[in-house]
Amino acid sequence: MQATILAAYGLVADECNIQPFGSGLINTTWKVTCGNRAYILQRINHQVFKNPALIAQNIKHIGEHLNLHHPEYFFVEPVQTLDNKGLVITENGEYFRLQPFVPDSVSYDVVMNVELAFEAARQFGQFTRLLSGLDIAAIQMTLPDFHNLTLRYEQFEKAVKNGNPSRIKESAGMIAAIQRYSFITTTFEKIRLDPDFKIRVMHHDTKINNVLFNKSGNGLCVIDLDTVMPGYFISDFGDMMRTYLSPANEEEADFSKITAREEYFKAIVDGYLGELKNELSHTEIRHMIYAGQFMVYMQCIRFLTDYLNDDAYYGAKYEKHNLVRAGNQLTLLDRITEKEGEFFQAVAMHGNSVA
Ligand code: GN1
Ligand code: MG
Repeated sequence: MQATILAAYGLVADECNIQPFGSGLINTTWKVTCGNRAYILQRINHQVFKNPALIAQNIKHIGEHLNLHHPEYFFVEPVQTLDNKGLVITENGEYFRLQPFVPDSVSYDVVMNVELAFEAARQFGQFTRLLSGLDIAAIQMTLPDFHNLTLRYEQFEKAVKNGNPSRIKESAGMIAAIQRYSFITTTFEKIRLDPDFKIRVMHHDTKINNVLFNKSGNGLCVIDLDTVMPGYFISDFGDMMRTYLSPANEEEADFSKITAREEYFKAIVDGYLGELKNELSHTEIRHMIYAGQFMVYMQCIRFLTDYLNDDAYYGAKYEKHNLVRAGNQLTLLDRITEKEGEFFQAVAMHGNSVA
């Protein structure tokens, strides 16, 4: 199977070592080492990304824009096939793409210190800033409604009605808690109508392992560009809050280990605003804490919805996996909400009016 795909790029599978790579839930990733050259091979989940060609098209536009206007930016160009395509489509309709593995780069699965959090936030902020001159109309929606919380909430309500009855019963407490936080959805609906919220090119998956670092800990670039599309800053800043603030990640079943660390919040505010301070409106800056609530809440809803729908989207490694993930995110939402006051102070200390 992989042999045909690699052959499309002029590589000989027998001369390469192919190993599963990374921890993504949606696409499947391998590291392919052929002699002294290494690559990242990915199978795009076609169930999720209905039109993978749009991903290749977006990446091409972004690459061209960066090469032209910001040639100093380290952009990882996808490898083209021998017939000059950005994707390989197999006979059974699977989509693959290849990119070089950046030599001497390091990626992390855990945010081990505040410097890492700062650097990652700087990288994602820089990415949006450098693309601010790009005509947004040229960038396609690779996953329509991906961060549409209103729709996610509707899907949740549907699952509460039509999902697995015993799982619905078992989740009663969690369903009620999600309903109690429904102001987060109401606020999102206001944001969508508010001209102070700008649509920009956002990454939409800002977890730490989507940043490449050099050996001295400096950020090199952001990777995993499948979900790069028009969106709101709350998606990127919020997903950093979701994945950098707590020392325990979304898989943690011991919820007492989940906390929202203020010094990490400060680090991502500094890293992000250092790049985007002049780009974000006052109203947007006032919603920096909301951003975290928005993303954590949405992820909680998505995990619970999936649990009620028998794990159809995320799959499950054990019986109550998605219920545990949802509970984990709900706990994180509580922890962030409790820290609202301190977090506002941190934004204000950056010299921003959050009044
Ligand atoms: C999925 O596949 P991965 O791990 O990059 C999901 C994100 C979730 C994340 C939760 C396309 O991302 O939205 O935040 O799982 N991506 C998609 O771990 O659904
Ligand atoms: Mg991803």
